[in-house]
Amino acid sequence: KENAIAQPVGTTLERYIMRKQAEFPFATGELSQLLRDIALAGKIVNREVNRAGLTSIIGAMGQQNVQGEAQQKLDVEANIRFIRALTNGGEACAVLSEEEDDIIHTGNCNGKYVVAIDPLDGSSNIDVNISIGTIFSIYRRVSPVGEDATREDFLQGGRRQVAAGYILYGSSTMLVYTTGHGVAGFTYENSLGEFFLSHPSISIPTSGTVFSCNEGYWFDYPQYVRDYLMQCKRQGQSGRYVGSLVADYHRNLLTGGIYLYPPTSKNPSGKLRVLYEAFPLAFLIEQAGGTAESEHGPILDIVATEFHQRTPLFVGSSSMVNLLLTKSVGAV
Ligand code: AHM
Ligand code: MG
Repeated sequence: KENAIAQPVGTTLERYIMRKQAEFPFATGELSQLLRDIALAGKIVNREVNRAGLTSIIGAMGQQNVQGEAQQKLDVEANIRFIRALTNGGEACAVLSEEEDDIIHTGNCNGKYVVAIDPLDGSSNIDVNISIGTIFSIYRRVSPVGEDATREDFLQGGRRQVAAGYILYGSSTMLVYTTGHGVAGFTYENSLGEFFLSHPSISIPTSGTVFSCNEGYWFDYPQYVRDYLMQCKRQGQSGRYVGSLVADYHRNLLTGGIYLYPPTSKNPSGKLRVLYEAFPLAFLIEQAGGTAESEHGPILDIVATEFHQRTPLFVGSSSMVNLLLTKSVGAV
């Protein structure tokens, strides 16, 4: 795990990435470049998110932005920005996005990595000025370098992720990521246009007092989930649900808590997607000392066969997730 004391004050993401790369003498720097590309796109999306309320006003003056491009819905815009950054960066040979049915080949056949991404998660919150996020997951390709990426590159399994993270566009914008050596968080300084290391070593408390789920589905939840939630309530815990996965997850990561998206009759496999929501957040939470499970075991052990496959998700502080699982024994 990262050492909080060893990091000088004012470490930019750029410097941090360079320093981390130097710790691995055989690293080629390609993964580092990929992370820079994602951060760059994140800055651009951050700018768009910040001025979202103005878009219709500015758009009314010709429906074009400064580059002469037609105004897009923000989630479509974010999709374009990330794919463009990953294409221009050259390290990713293909991208899987929540916004597109199939793999997007970037044309970088020599790129060693593939990226699964939810460019702007929490779309129902975009128009009402509530925190939203980007979630990403990176694999080293298994297909031969020099050829097109394949399905197998994306369906390797969550434990094969080499990096994962999210960007939270909140009261401040943060980038949080792991490369499998702990979790670090960076806060964006708008006027300087830089992410600064603000959370050098994030670990989630083993327990917490927050449960996050959509209680509107109460009567649709499995009985064991209701039993668990009843226990939370009897203990006086707080219910907190932004309805943006990244925001709910981030709060619970820092303060301790559990996020639940159980199966419902409308969504018997849950709502959240394995490859670009559950896997990256599960990788991060395990690196932070927490737990991510579905009803059928650890999230990272899911064998995904479809790009947009869904899963129930219970993620957060270990003791809370484990207590929920004890209630599911025999019920699933
Ligand atoms: P989206 O990918 O279509 O934006 O949906 C994902 C979002 C999550 O951010 C959030 O936690 C969840 O859906 C909320 O769903 P619900 O409105 O069913 O509670
Ligand atoms: Mg999503």
